[in-house]
Amino acid sequence: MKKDIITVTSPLLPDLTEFNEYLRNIWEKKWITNNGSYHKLLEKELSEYLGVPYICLFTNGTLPLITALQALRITGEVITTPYSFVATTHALWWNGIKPVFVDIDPGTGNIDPEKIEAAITPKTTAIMPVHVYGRPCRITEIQEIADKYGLKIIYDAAHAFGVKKDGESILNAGDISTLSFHATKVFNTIEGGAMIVKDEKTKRRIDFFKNFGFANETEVVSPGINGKMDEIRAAYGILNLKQVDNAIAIRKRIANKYRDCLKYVKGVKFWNDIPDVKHNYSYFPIFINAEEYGMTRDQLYFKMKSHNIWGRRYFYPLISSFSMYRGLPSANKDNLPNAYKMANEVICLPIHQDLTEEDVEKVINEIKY
Ligand code: T4K
Repeated sequence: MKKDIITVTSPLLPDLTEFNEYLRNIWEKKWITNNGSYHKLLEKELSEYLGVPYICLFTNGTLPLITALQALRITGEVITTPYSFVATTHALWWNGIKPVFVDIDPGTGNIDPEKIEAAITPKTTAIMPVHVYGRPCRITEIQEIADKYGLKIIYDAAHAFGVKKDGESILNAGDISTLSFHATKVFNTIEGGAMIVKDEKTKRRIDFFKNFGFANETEVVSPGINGKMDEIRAAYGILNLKQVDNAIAIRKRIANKYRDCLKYVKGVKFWNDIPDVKHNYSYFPIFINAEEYGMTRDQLYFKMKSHNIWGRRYFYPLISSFSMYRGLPSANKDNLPNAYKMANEVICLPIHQDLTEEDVEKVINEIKY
């Protein structure tokens, strides 16, 4: 069924013959989870590839968010963005923390640092920004605010695999960053995720946390959870890491083609690359100005869909408009004008390594005519 549909993304899959060899190895060893040798190897290879000091693998990208809040003992209120996947705010809810939504910067889709200070109260303990679509937050300004008020920063970097700014991984910003390795991400382990930490002691604590708090066979040192990645998905990740650069290069070519071909289409806006940033091209959002384009975002979205082009309206609706959060004072529409505008204008176009030239042309023509 999927063959006829041009989807927003498509999972990068390891070569099946190579994967079979890894599986055979796992079968022989009969060590299938709990910090096995592929788990250790993937952590080592990822920390080298990403340029980060310590990484802790997880079974998805939501658990490292929940665990990071526990590990840093975050309570009270946390300042965050409404323009993200719902897991960002759910992680706060699961920790009994009150989310405080701050509007976004229309130039990046990320939390606007200029609006953070006004949202700080005596109960604020942390800031949880998101590098939306892998575009870096204004990390220096956010760090200055955190330092001034003694706040922690946890970056939801689910989209930011491999992104660098001035040669440095943006995953090193703040106190902790988290990644998602879900099937829909640039780098995937089917389901999976990770936490980036700065020192060995914290890595050890997190490794206890994700294993029920066990420090050894008999000692439980924290109220941990089960967040472990198994050997099969670690092996899959090791193989995918070998081909991720090629997948990113293909995505880059597609992004440039979209930019070249859509730049004169009235009412369609998109972002260019940021100088000194190594992008991962995980998403290609376009923004529709209905008046200029002559069609609303939703009209275009459903027209595309009727022709088997499945873009996605990431991130519509805003997290702050879901029933469990909409009663919060910070969820008020007047507080979030830029986020509302972006959520109502965005379509993420198909971008992935399996698209053909013909597919890309089809998407472009659908938008142009
Ligand atoms: N923080 C942020 C900022 C996030 O974006 C996410 C996840 C998280 C935290 C949490 O991380 P995880 O706990 O999920 O690791 C997807 C993903 O499920 C989710 O991981 C992701 N963000 C979010 C932005 O998107 P959907 O609802 O769009 O997935 P779905 O199933 O509609 O897939 C989209 C398209 O991808 C399909 O039309 C076709 C393609 N696809 C998908 C799957 C699953 C395939 O070709 N094969 C597949 O197996 O949520």
